[in-house]
This record gives sequence, structure tokens and C-alpha cells, in this order.
Amino acid sequence: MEKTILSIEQMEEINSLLKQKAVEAGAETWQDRKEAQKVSCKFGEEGVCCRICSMGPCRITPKAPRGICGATADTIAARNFARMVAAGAAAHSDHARDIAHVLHMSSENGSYKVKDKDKLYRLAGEWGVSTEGKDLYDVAHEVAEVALMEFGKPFGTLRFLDRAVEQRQEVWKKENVAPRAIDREIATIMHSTHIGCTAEAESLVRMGLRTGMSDGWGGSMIGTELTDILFGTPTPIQTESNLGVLEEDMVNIVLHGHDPSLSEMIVLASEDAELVAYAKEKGAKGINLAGLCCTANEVTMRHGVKMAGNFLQQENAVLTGAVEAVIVDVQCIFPAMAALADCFHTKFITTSPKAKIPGATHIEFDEHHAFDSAKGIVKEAIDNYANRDRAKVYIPDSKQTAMAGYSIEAIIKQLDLVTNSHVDKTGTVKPLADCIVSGVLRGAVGIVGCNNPKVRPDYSHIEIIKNMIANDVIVVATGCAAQAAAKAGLLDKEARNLAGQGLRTVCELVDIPPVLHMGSCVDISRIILLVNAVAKHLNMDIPKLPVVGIAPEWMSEKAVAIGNYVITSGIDTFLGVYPQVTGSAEMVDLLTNRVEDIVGAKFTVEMDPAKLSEQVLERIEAKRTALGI
Ligand code: SF4
Ligand code: MSK
Repeated sequence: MEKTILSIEQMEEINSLLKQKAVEAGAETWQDRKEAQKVSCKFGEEGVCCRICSMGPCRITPKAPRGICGATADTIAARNFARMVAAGAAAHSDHARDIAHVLHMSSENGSYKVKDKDKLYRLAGEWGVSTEGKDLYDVAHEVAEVALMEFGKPFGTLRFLDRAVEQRQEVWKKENVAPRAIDREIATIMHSTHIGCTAEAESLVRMGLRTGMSDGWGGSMIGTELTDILFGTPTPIQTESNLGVLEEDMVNIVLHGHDPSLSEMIVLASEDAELVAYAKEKGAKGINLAGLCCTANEVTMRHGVKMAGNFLQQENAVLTGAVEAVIVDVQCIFPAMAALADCFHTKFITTSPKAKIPGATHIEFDEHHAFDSAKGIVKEAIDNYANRDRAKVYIPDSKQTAMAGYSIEAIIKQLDLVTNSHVDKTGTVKPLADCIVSGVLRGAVGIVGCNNPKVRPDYSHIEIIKNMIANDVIVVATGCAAQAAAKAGLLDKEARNLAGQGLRTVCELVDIPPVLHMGSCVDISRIILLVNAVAKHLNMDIPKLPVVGIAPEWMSEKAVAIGNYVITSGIDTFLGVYPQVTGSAEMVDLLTNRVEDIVGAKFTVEMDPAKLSEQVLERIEAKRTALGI
């Protein structure tokens, strides 16, 4: 046990050793910048600073309770919050749009091919795309076109809403939170928050719910489905995590960002015989890939690529002095990485026109010649191996085993291996539902989201996960939360020894860890669909289930969009960091109380992970009591 599970103190010790390397190299890190920022601006923190027109900026104080146009704290905080939802939904959904374009360019002889034909045909069936007598790629292209229409279709609501349990669909219709086209919802928020439009907080909150839904049941769900079709639906796979996955004598390439259309090609390129031989020619034993953030989750799930770490680990990777290249695409990339890389031999390579960073080496990734383009980028890393300064190298001796790749299909299959309870081809969630109803599992939580220096990094994730599993609550995780779990050894099957008796028994029977890695941030759509499948099986609306979402260390606008679609899906959501709305009592009341009357779920905010865990367990037990189970 001691070997597999790493304590937060052990993790922090490694961080301080690396921080020391930064000091020696004269490099600045996020800790220095946090320190330089001193206390956050109170107006920004509370969400009551408005700068959406040039009469402002206006800040709300007791002496100045209205902006120049008359906007109140409620209006300003609500507008700011709604715009965060719009930006988050845009980021996830634009990622999905790119994947749809990649599916549209897939071909038998091109770089991008269809890997999961069954899933493509299932989706074609769901969307009414005929397959009979058609070439596989004609079907793929038509499905991609239908997906692309979801972004801008003029009429109707999103297709994936039909997947939801009927009771939930009724709520969405009644409350007018069923999203129309994805881009339309984002544009509507931007319009409604323009000066002189919506001033009513509740109306903006409702728009946020609907726009969040355009992410969760739109962009993110499209992203996940089409990524599986292109690159394969994940199956359980063993990997390793933490900075110890870097190798002394290999070309180390760290992939960071989100879009698998780049990272999948880099994986293929790094296995290319010609490039491996080239790396050996340059004196290395081979090419070693490791991932950061959600790109790590994507390539781990499908190829077992090792995970270097999560959001606040990105600078640490460079500080090892052993990384030849950090290759990035979009989202969650510190602009500071360029200057940091300059203190070492590391090449910081940006590849997307959507995320150019001053000081980086920009090599635009060409999807039309994807494999060759990826090979060119990998070659840059190999050429840099000779420049590594051995005196600066420090690879921490810490490497945890982790299981990843738990798509819904994989979870159902894994449960069925033992229970053999289903007969139809696609399987059923009956075993999972049975475990919850019988009380062997008290409930389930999804733990997701980022790191945030406002709280002790990784501590909240790890503490909450440990508290959940010790109380027989199964955990599914995505994004940087999943990687915090991986770094601590909680994705190892051995971690079941930390679980309560019920969960431990389930883990032993079906041979799973107590924390299931379900993928990247867009893959929270997998969690939503799993919960939805259990609700359908039990024929009840989602808010009744003993299921909760937790984002202990969230920081991004994407996380705000996610929170909105998770509650609109009927799942209570606990946050470990306050949203910037506390300057408006109306907004606090709406998000933590009245929104429950609209969608049957609400936000709870608690920064202390022990207290948050207690509240989650209480909520789960209250739901069980209400169900009489
Ligand atoms: Fe000030 Fe109103 Fe302009 Fe905002 S919209 S900056 S509150 S005048
Ligand atoms: S990468 S959004 S820091 S989870 Fe998806 Fe991690 Fe949060 Fe980015």
C-alpha cells in the first residue's frame, strides 16, 4: 500500500524540490506570480466590476450601488457569470466542431480513419442517417455534417436531448432550458449581456443553464462521441502517472492541451520506426511521450500514454530539465510556459492558430497532412535532445500505477464480466443500479475539474476522493481531478484497500479501482449519460438518484459551463472554490437555492474538503431516505 498510495505531503515535497530547481535556474513559476498578485481585487472577486461598455468600468460599493447605466450588483454579477458560461461552452464546443471537421475529412487512405465503426453506425441510426449500401466514409461524412448542423441550425433543439430520461426532458421543456443550436445559445448570452439588454439576474441564470446545456448535451457530447468514432472507444488500460514517467535517456515529449486530433497523430509519429531510429542516432534510447491536463487523459485512455500530471504540474514538467519539447494545442496552457522553457533547453511548441503564445516556437499543425505534420513536430523534439543540460536534470522518483479508459461501454462490460446480467448487445447498467439500490454502494460522485492556487493544490481532490470511497461511494473522475487521483495512486486497483467494505467488495468482484477514470473534461458527457442510463433503468428523474457532482478545485470558464449543465441535468453540484458572484445576494440565492425549483438541483460551495465531504455524504443519504432505499 505504502508504495502505491502517495500522500499529499509526499507530493508537496516533490513540488518543493522542483520549486528549488526553478530558483536555481532563475525561473519564475505560478507560486511567484500568485505572490506578486497579493490580495485579489475585491470587486472582481465578488463579481461586481463591470467593463462591458466604455462608460465604465463601474464598480459597485455601498456608496455607488449602481453603474453609470444603472446596472446593480445583481445585474453585473449575473452578466459576468453568464459570460463565463458562454466562454466555457464556446471552448468545449469549438473543440468539438474541430473534431467534427476531422471526421468529415476522414478517409480510408488518409491520416484520420474511423476506428469505432459500430459507434458510428449507432450514431447514424440515432440521427436518421441511412447506412444501407453506403461506403463507411460516406456515412462518417454525413454524420459529421449532421453534427456540424447542431452548431447553427435555425430551428429545433439539440438532438442529444432525446437521450435523456423522459421526466428530465419534460423539465427542460417546461423551464425553457432545452438548448437550441450551440452557437445560438452562446450568441444569445453575448447579446443579452450587452449594455442595455437583460438586467434581471434570474433571466441571466436561466440563460446560463440553457447555454451550459448546449455544452454538456451538445458540444461536449458531440466531442466525446466523434472522438470515440475516430480514435476508438476507450477500454480499461494500465498506465503510469507523475513526473517519474519521464526518462533519463530518452527524448521526452510532453503533450499538453485538449484536442486529440493533434495528440493522436503525435502518438503515431512517436512510434514511427524512422523517427525512433533517428532518436537513437541522436544518442537517445527512444522517444518517450507523456501527457498533461486533458490531452493526457485522451491519449492515456486510448494508448496508455503516461500522465505527467495536471494543470498546476505543467511548469514542474519543464523544471525537471528533462523535457525536449512541450507540444500544446488549446486550453489551460500557461502563457508563462514560453519564458520558463527559455530557462531550460525545452522547446515550447504551439500548434494552433487559436492559441498562439509570445515566445513560443509556433509550428502550425496541418490536419490535411496530419501524420507528416506531426512527424515534423516530433523531429524538432528529437533534434533538441543534444541540447539537454544533464546538470540541470532532476526527474523525481515518483511513479504511480493507474488504470484509465472507463468509457460507459467499458464500465458496463466490466460489470457484466462477473454478473452476466444482460442479454442485449449494448449491455445494461442494471448491476450498477442494483448495487446502489441495495446499499452496497451508498451512491456515486463525479469528481471533476482543475487545480486552483486559491486552495491547497490537489489536496481537496485527494481528501474528498478518500472520504467518498471510505464511505462506499464510488467515484468517477475526469480532467485534472482524475490526474490528481492518478498522482496519488488512487486509480490503482490496490486503492480499493482504502474503500469501505461494500465498495471494496464490488471492486474485487469486478476487478476495478474504486475511482474510475472516465476521460477528459469533454468526457463529463460520459458521466452524465451514465447517470442518465441508471435513471432510465430505474424509471426516475435524475435528481432523485444518490448521485452528486463535485468540482473541488475548479478554475476555468469551462468549469462554469460544466457546473451549469450538471445541475440542469439534475445533479447537485458541490464547489470547492467560490464563483465570482458573492457581491450579489440575489445571485448567491439563485445559484445555491432557487435554481433547485427550476431544475431540481443546485450548487453548494464549501472550501474545506472535510466539511464538503460530510455535506456530500449527507446529501447522498438524504436522497436514499427520500427513495426509501
Ligand atoms: Fe458601467 Fe453600465 Fe457600462 Fe457596465 S454597462 S460599464 S455598469 S455603464
Ligand atoms: S484541463 S479545464 S485545468 S480540468 Fe481539461 Fe484541467 Fe480544468 Fe483545464
